[in-house]
Amino acid sequence: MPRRSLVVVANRLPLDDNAAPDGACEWRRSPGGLTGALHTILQQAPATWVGWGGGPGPRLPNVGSVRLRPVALTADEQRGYYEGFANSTLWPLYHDAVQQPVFQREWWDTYRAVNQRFAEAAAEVAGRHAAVWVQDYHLQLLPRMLRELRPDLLIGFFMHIPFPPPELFMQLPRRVELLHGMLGADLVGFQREQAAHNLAQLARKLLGAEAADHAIHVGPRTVRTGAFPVSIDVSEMSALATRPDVVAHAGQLRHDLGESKRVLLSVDRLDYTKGIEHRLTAYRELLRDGDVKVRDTVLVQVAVPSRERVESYRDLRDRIEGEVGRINGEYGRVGEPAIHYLNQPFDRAQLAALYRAADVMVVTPLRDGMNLVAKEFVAARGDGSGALVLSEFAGAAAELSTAFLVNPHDLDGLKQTLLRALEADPADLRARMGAMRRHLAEHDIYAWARAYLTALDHTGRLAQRLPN
Ligand code: ADQ
Repeated sequence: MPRRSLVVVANRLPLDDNAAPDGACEWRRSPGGLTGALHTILQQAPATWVGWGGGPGPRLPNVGSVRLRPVALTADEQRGYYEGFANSTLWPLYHDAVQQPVFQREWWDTYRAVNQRFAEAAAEVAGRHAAVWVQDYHLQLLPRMLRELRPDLLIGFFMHIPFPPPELFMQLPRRVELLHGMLGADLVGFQREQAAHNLAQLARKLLGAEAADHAIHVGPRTVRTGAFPVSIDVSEMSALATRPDVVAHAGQLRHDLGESKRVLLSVDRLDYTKGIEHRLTAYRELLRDGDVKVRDTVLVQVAVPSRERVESYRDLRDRIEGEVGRINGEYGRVGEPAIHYLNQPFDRAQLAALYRAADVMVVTPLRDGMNLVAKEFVAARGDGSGALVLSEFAGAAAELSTAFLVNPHDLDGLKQTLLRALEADPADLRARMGAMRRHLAEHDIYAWARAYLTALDHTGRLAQRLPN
């Protein structure tokens, strides 16, 4: 493992009470998630985390031994950088443009200025020859800015969301700068191999660079790239799911939902990439055709509020709530809704109880970098029961290949897959779940962080020709 001091730079600081003003629930959640994963590693060397503290000014305790370096953002900067360029331009474009990306020139200026501020903060706190690990699409310009300020640093960049093929990326008005920004890193990590391939194609096309899937030559430098699929704290979720209070809560949920009913569950951030509308349409048609009946089957849809200051997210919420209301109005009975819709955040124990209580977990994003919910469900099913219906377009599908894989755009296919999962033989389900659990046991979030940081350290040794 690397012995250099480490600086993590992410949009948000890893604070428990760090709820975004728009209710965003992202991978930065603490404890667990990235914070948990890095915790052990961060103990081994001096470590600092640079990020937005959630408000306009500094506040701030440290988290364990990790120093926090807050970056302040004004309300205008939050609009232009976070809600604007990051979440209304890059987010939809990188997710196959399932929602039309918006290009506004003033957002770009703010995005660049905020990236520069984060780069300056990282340059200020990083020790000599430190490793700096930059996270995600909010900070895509930062690696190059940081290299200009501090050429001695070892710089890593990890993209948590998909990285699109050239046809989509080419739409970006500032595409060359964005590409140069990322390529300021020594190692660019993605969730899937396809993304590394897309980056190499773009580097050839836009920069005329000599590029293969795992090495891109930019002037005198070689940028390494590769897939490092992110994961969860598997043992934390497994332990939580067997805690007596969680087991009791799961039993109570089953009782409240109707003891004899089959329970389908979906847990998503309320985001148009998650395919919630497609799923509701499929479920409505199953009810309409009599393939599913409210007296023996129920869907629980958890949709945590997200990015509510962005108009398209408010519109989506209205559409989803309208559709849930229509379905319940048409097919529900007194005391027996077709769908339980919960637009609330839950703590980890409540989520674990929900995962335990479900028969079929339905994870059907239209595009998703990874999707941690699918992995959390698998980790929570210690007895090997339960079915996972999983979109082919989630990064997790590359690893959880024994799930019931589905194309969520294919409505008939989605309906048939839901029925197959509902009616599957328990022995088949156990075999499928067993294979997924074995994979996860080896590929938890600690393995992810170790693999990435070891690869980053290795690129540093290659560049400096240091012995291993
Ligand atoms: P997200 O798009 O936020 O993450 P996901 O990977 O599913 O998506 O993670 C969501 C997290 O929020 C999960 O840990 C889940 O348990 C939690 N969550 C969901 N609903 C909740 C609720 N009601 N209350 C509390 N917590 C809830 C981005 C990318 C993903 C990628 C991750 C990590 O879009 O593709 O997997 O980063 O890299």
